[in-house]
Amino acid sequence: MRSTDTEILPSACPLDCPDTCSLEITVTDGKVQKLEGSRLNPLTEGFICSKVRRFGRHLYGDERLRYPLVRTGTKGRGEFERIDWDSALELIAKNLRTTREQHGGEAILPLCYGGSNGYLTQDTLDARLFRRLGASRLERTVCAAATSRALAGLYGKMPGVAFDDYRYARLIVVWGANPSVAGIHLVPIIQQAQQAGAKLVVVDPRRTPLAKKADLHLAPRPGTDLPVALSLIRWLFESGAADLEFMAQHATGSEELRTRASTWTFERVAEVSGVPVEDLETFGRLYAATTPAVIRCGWGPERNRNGGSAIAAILALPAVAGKFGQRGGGYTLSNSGAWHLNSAALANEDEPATRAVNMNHVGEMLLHGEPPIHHLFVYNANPLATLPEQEKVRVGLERKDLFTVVFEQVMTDTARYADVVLPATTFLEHHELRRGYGTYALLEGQPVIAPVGESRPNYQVFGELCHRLDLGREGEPESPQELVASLLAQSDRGDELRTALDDPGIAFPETGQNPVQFVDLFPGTSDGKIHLLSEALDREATHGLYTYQDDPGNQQAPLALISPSTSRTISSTFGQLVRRQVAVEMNPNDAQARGLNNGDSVRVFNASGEVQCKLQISRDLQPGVAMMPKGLWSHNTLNGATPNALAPDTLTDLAGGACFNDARVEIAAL
Ligand SMILES: Nc1nc2c(c(=O)[nH]1)N[C@H]1C(S)=C(S)[C@@H](COP(=O)(O)OP(=O)(O)OC[C@H]3O[C@@H](n4cnc5c(=O)[nH]c(N)nc54)[C@H](O)[C@@H]3O)O[C@H]1N2
Ligand SMILES: Nc1nc2c(c(=O)[nH]1)N[C@H]1C(S)=C(S)[C@@H](COP(=O)(O)OP(=O)(O)OC[C@H]3O[C@@H](n4cnc5c(=O)[nH]c(N)nc54)[C@H](O)[C@@H]3O)O[C@H]1N2
Ligand code: SF4
Ligand SMILES: [Mo]
Repeated sequence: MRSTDTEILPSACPLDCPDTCSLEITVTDGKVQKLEGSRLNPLTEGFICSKVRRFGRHLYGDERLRYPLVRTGTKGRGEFERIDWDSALELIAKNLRTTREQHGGEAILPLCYGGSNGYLTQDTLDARLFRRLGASRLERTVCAAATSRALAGLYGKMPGVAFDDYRYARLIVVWGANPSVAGIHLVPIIQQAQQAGAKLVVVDPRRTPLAKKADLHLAPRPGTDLPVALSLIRWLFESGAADLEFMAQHATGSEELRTRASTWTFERVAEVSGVPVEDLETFGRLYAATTPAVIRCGWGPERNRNGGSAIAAILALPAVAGKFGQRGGGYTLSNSGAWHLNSAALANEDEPATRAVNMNHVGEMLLHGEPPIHHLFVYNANPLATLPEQEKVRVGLERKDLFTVVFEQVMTDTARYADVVLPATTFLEHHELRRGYGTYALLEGQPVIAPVGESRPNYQVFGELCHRLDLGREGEPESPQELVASLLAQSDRGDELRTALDDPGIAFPETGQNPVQFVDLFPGTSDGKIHLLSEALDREATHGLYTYQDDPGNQQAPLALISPSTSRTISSTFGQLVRRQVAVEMNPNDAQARGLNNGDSVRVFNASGEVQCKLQISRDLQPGVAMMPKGLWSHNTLNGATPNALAPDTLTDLAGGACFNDARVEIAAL
């Protein structure tokens, strides 16, 4: 009998998820057999999500890209033939060179998002290549733009309460987050806190799994979190529950905030948001009376016209109510500010600034950009599945005078439109450094297997392109080890981090314990204070900070279509494995008013596009709200269009963020 060689190797999940699980990979004869959670990252506690447990199907499945491909048929059909790496890279280098010569560098657009959240796969050698080419720059606004701006404006990115410390909270508010799918390790901690007597409040237009277990569920109409939060702020001031002493010491702008909140009575907010006056009042009283109280703010409230101000108002609550300074009290949004490592710095940015392209406007730019885009290089992203105004993106990708490269792990909807497809390695085949944006952990992953087929890591491919185009410079970090060393060298704790990554294999921020806000963590603003009415944000916000903009719906398109995350994909990642048809969900009253029944084939439509799919009636949605998940692929609907075909490319009041949940639609029988 042949003997097998089995090893269990450590790794870390780099997917766009707050948790950053530590993993154990079972490899037999060079093939991955099993992925499991390890206990190295205490948050992982040995369990991981089912998506990553089944990663083998992504790694070795039929849709996995194994070789470079060149287009042979019409764009979009996915007709390709295999070519060798040298020819593929030469073709791309030649097109980059001639595009720059004939149309200028800005005719090149690198299109990349968070496909892999690792430090090495984004903003390293890719940034070096595109900056030195003088390419257009992409503003990565499709997620977390408004939240980041609000967090920076009020708190200078002060990191938040560690998930682990939720067990000390007496009140947990989950506001526009759905950890049951989008960060699962928080859920058992919340349950534990509840068993110990903590109260749970959920603010979400949907009855999420946690909303079903909450003491209070507020279901505002999508896009109305701003008035809801302002009415709580007003009530805290008026009822004497505001912590004036804390604000005098640690904040600026409290009087101005109070003034701007003053017109938002519970009655007015009830009308705008649909949340009953009694529930607003109950929430206010509970929040004022309970300490420690923590707010887990998610990304749901940012994806609409009021997103920036809404997040600012939600984050202002713990300051107004004096909830900081205790373990288990304060807020959590993104904790990425805990790590002072910046991969973009490795690009040695010394090129003059070039045109910025807002990611939400890529469809528009492909069709009408001036100067036009002639070379589109897509990596770490699946724009046809994830950007708004999908039909514009699709028609743009069909342009005959556009040369498109898609550097991918699997044959995505976008890759089918490419002129050249390059096969990318996954985190099990390349070197990666990953910090959590929820968990406080930094983890390094080494390749555990050889690349599948001829796939290559991003750092290798962009390094080679730099050399082919004579854009490399002597002595710059280039290998993954050099890139990691340069990154760690940016921190004053660089040596300490390196030692910890070697043994035990995980590094944590400064303090031995999880840091506490206003004990270990303070605002990173210029004066170290909370800017409750940040002048910079006030200047930037479309109508001034904390100004509510009305619902974009109208008679033709009255229903708010939200597209939250599901447990089956991470954005669109793994969508090749979800073959089934996906339904639009709506409230029974709305269905009845339209004469629709469960299981009907329907069209969901507005002026931007139309999705044909099945209908599922759900009591978890409020009247006036419909739901279809984000990240769908063309095979998930009857006509190949997904909710992104209905999402507008309008922008949030701060930071030019995406307004996916401002999609307003009508639904009718097909
Ligand atoms: N399984 C899985 N995990 C993921 C992802 C995934 O796709 N799948 N995506 C990852 C990424 S990219 C991100 S950004 C995070 C997102 O993490 P979360 O923010 O936790 O998740 P979302 O699904 O974006 O939205 C959370 C909730 O917001 C609600 N919501 C929608 N509109 C509004 C609104 O106007 N107000 C309020 N209060 N709530 C609203 C939705 O109903 C949803 O329940 O998760 C990450 N983790
Ligand atoms: N309708 C709607 N759409 C949305 C949202 C919404 O709420 N509603 N939210 C959005 C959010 S939160 C986000 S974050 C964006 C995400 O938008 P995208 O970044 O486009 O998201 P993904 O679908 O994860 O696509 C990432 C792709 O990168 C590939 N990839 C992974 N690792 C590597 C690598 O190392 N090298 C290379 N070359 N490729 C790699 C993966 O295979 C995957 O296909 O989508 C947004 N889209
Ligand atoms: S996607 Fe999130 S929950 Fe799943 S393994 Fe990765 S970090 Fe863990
Ligand atoms: Mo995201």
